[in-house]
Parts: sequence; C-alpha cells; structure tokens
Amino acid sequence: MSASNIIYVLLLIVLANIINNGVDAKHKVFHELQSKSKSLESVSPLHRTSYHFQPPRNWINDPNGPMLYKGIYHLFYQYNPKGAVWGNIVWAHSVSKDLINWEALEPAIYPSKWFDINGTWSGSATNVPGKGPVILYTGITENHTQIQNYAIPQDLSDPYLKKWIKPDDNPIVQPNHGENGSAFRDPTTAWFNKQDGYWRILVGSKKNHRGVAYMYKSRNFKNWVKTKRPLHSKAKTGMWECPDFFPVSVTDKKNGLDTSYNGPNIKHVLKVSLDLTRYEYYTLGKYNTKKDRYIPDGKTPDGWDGLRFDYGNFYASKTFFDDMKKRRILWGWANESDTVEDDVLKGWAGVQLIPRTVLLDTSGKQLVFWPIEEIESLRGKNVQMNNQKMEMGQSFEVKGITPAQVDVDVTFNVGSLEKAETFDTSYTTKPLELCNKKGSNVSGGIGPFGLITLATSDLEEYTPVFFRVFKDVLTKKPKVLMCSDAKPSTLETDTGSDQKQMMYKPSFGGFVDVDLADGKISLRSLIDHSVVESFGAKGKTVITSRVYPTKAVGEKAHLFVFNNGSQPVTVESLNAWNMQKPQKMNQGAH
Ligand code: DQQ
Repeated sequence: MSASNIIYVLLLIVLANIINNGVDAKHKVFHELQSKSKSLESVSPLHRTSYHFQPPRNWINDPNGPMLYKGIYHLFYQYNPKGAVWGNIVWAHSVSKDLINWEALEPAIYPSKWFDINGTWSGSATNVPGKGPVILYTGITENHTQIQNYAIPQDLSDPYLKKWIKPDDNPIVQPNHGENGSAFRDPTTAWFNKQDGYWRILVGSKKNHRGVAYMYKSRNFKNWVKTKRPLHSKAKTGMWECPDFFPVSVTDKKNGLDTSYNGPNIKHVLKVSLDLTRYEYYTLGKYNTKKDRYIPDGKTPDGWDGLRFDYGNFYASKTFFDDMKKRRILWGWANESDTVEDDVLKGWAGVQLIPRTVLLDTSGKQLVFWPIEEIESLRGKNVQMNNQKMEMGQSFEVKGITPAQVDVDVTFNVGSLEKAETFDTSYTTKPLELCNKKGSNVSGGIGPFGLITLATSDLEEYTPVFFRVFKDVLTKKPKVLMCSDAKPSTLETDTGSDQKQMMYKPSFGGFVDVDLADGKISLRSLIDHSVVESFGAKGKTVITSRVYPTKAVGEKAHLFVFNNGSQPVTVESLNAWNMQKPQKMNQGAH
C-alpha cells in the first residue's frame, strides 16, 4: 500500500471512531433513534422492495446462521425490533420451504444473560452429527467484552426450531491476553477434520491494524482451544468481520461442497468483511489440514485490491451448504444508502439480497455467482427483444412490463474489438475510478452500453448498469469494465431537503474477466424498487446498487437498453419478466 493509502486508512479509522461513539462494530450508533419504531400502518411503501427478504419494518443487518434443517431453510439476521437504525440487536428468525416465501418466528436469541447482556451479534450455525444444529454467536458481556457463545434448539424434532436455549456453561471462546476484546467476533460455521477428529472455527479480529482470522478447535464442540497460528491474517486491513471459509470444487461445475469436505480437486475460499471500508474481499487458496495452514493462490490479490463477491452495496455475507440441492448459497446484506433521517421516516432499513449460488469459475481464478433458480418462480409476464442493433447514442425502451419490479437478462454482441480504447494500466486495480471517470455518457470505442434501469422517460433520473471494453496492450486481451452508477438515480433539487443532498450516490465498478472471442457478453439485473442487483457475464462480476428515485417510481419507472460507444452494439436477445411478490414475506414479524 502506498503512503497516501496508509494515510487514507488511518483517516478512515479516526473518522469511523468518531461517528461510532467508539463502539467497535462500525454500525453508526444513534442512541436517541434506536427505540423509535413506526407503527406498521405508517411504514413508507415508496422504496420498499417487493421480492427481496425484509421484515415489515425496522432495521436489519447481517444474515446469520443460514441453514437447512429437516427440509426447512432457516435464516437468522441481526434485527432491531424497536427502530429503523442499528441497536437493540436480536437474532430474528425466519423459515422457508423455497427461499422465496418467508415466515417470521420469534427471535431465536436476544440479550438475557451475563454473557450476552449487551448484545447478541453475528454468528453461524453448524449441523453437528449426533447433536443437531448448534449456533455460535458473539455475545457482548456486562463489561462490553466480545466473546463467543453457543445456543441449541430446545426441541430437535421441531423442523422450525422455534425455541433456542443458551446453556449456562457459556461462553465457549473468550479473548485471551494479546487479543482485542472489542474486536473479536462473528464465529464461522465449523468444519470437521476426519483425520484428527477436531472441529474448527474462525473468529474475526484485528491485531493493531492487521486483520486476523483466529482459529479454534474442539473435539466435542464445547471445549475450544486456540490453534498455534491464526488461519490467515493481512497487514493493514483492519478488523476482519464475518469471516467465511469453505471449499469449492475445481472439477464439478454444478454442485457445491459441504463445509467439512476435503479431498482432491478442491480449493478453499476465505472471505472477510473489512470493517474499515465496509466492503468484502476473498482469496482462493490451498488449505493444508495437517499443517492447519491456508495459503492463498498468490495469483490473485490478498488485501485492499482483492476479489469481491459483489463490487457494490453488499456486506457481512455468509454462505451455507444446501444438502438437498447440493449447492452452496450466499446471503448478503445491503444497507440503505439514503440518510438516517430517511430511514427513520421510512420506518425500515436494510434488505437481504437474493440468495446466490457460488461455484468456482472454469478459469479457476475466481468465483461465479447466480441468483438461486427458485427466484424464477416469481417471473410473470415476459417481453423479448432480439437482434436489435444500436448505433452510437441509440437506446430502446423495454416496453410492456413494470420496470420497477423486473428480472431482465440481456446478451449483447459487440462485434470486433478493433475500436476498443487502449487500457491505461494505472487503472488495473481501480475499476471504480474508471467508472467515475468514464460514466455512461462518456462515449468510447466499444461502450458504454448496457441497461438504463429505474429511469424517467426523459432520463431526469436513471441508474445505468453498463460495460465498456478496452484493449490491454500488454496482455493483448480485452479489458472489460462493468459499472453501476447511482449518481444520476435521484433528483436532489426536487426534494429541497439538505439531507437528500447528503444521500450517498456512489458509482460502483469491477472488471469482468472475459475474452469476448465471440463478441458476446451478458447482463442480468434484478430490479426491485430501490435495489438493482446486476450479474455481468453470467455472474463473473456482480454489482448491487441501492437507489431512491423521486420520479422513476412504481408505474412511472422505465427500462432501456443503450449504446453510447461509437461502434454499434447488438442486443442479440433480451428477456424481461415482471416479478411477482412472494405470498409470504415475514408478515407479523416481532
Ligand atoms: N455486525 C454485527 C457484528 C458484525 C457486524 C453487529 C458486521 O457482529 O461484526 O450487528 O456488520
């Protein structure tokens, strides 16, 4: 990291401490707003999502302990039952048979004992043969130390696992000397090593400014001892929240693997959530079970420039293995990017994004993500477009659907790559800067082209998701940039409110590793009122944006395909479906 980056990180640390009143999970703390719930009737429907996971009101953050038990999917999540800002956190609990319709149960875990009286924070669930599911979570003690506790179901015969017990022999893991008791949290799902008969877990932490994933092992899932070395750590990355560690198959391009699976032809994934910047990165590597060492591949960056599950608004994610459909599923939280005042007015904040399957890409160099197939059951009316050539500056409207609530999947053909601009290698690790510099209206050789989502008919408001193709003279390969830009999403002048001027309207960006040999590149966006989740090149690069249009809302929203590059681009095929609301979405949540 350069000197200027180090100064930037230090500044972020100081700033984060100021805005968080010193509390070490960097959720902003607004004491006076923590316990002000809106009545259900007065919750604002304006930007609420229709098919994303949300409770009817209040604040949500991290997905916790996702699992499948006796044919029922469980999702726990950090929830404030009393207001639309972070605070009073409990483990809310929902169950589903299809990952689409959700029934809210009573919170599974909430502060009640000395070992969690000041907080029941994030964690995971492990199905332990002979014991059943065990939740490991972070408790904040009487004296504000972060420790790891366990909870078990009261009745294993209940597939809904309605009641959870927190035994009195908690905690199971405490920070010891040298560990930072205010940065020691978010235990992972455990994995079992057949060779030595031990379970292992990771706990996220930091040592000074070094991000650390401490490892603990246990034979009986109760007495845990710290291993000699952390599984992994990285200088100057700050607190590692919500680590996740799992295997992926190198050869099987269809199925996921159980968290404990070990054998030939696999790689391991270590994902961490960086508290300093609130984005995540992952590495792929080799996990040597004998030596208890994880060595990242070395070909991909480990640190600030690391690969991401999602290059947009996506945090505190967690995967689980779905034994029924043999797939690994990723849950991630998208925070609001409007203001706290807006959240309080709306009466809600935060969504869980559509669960995604996770596989290793055929290149072996990255993961690929795709919305779970169940989401397609919500598809209604369909419109199509085929072989539509777009000259420079041309756009076409996708008509006949309700664009505020659609699933749209398009394949573009860019033709020959000759006209592509030369890639400036100083942007190799800076896709975001490139998106900021070359937005959807800055014409290039090939691109920008893509979708214009949540738009007014006259483009007063719009959220473009687009590609731009460069030529990398060093590698002689195309370098494809993908951007999702919230900057033009919301009119500011119209609101007249200072708060709206402060709304966070970022441009997000990532590179897409494709060779464009056949000229084709696909883009799928799940658009849901204030969420745009976009999957480039079949999930090689994913970007989520949160936006709050003032005019392009409901029936007044439009969807376009566009090309602003000098070379014509063809829409080979486009399918857009109206998305229906699930029948059950946590009605009556507590
Ligand atoms: N959120 C939880 C913490 C975690 C953070 C608290 C990540 O356990 O580190 O609500 O968003």
